[in-house]
Amino acid sequence: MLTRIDHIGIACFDLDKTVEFYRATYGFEVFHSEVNEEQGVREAMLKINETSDGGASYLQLLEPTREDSAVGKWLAKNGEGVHHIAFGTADVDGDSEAIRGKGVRVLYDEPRTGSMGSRITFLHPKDCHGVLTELVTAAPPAAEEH
Ligand code: MC0
Repeated sequence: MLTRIDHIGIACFDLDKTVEFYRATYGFEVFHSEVNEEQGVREAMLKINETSDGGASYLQLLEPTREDSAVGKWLAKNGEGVHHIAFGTADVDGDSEAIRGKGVRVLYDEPRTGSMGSRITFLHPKDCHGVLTELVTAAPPAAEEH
């Protein structure tokens, strides 16, 4: 079951400048940043709020690390802006299979690694009324040290 907007992915040319815009304009701070080489992005997660399912909603700012990445290609064609929306679920495997069964193309056979150790997959935008849609299961909280 999809229980939150996990994040909105925003493509940008310069991550540092865009982070500074969101900080100076809205007061949003970087909660986490990383490079995901498989996806070809450098990203910053800005936490907006906690959600009733125990998760949270973020803005995800994305700068491509290479021109032939999904975000690099999209930026070259469209310029900066909203790139995708991501829904959070406790069960990305089950939900993606159920959605595949409804005739929507799921882009990965198995979920891949996303931000902060999450497991992610994508639905083809042409099957989702023009919206690239991601499904996310957040990583479990780190085990407490004893
Ligand atoms: C492409 N299209 C989009 C789109 N990207 N439509 C809406 N939103 C987008 N973001 C449209 C194009 O305009 C084109 O339509 C058609 O889809 C084919 O696009 P293309 O430019 O020929 O590109 P493809 O087919 O090579 O790739 C598109 C596809 C790709 C969606 C399959 O971008 C992909 O695999 N995306 C999933 C991975 C991803 O986006 N990773 C970056 C975020 P027309 O009408 O012109 O034919 S990584 C991330 O977000 C992770 C780190 C995380 O959340 O943790």
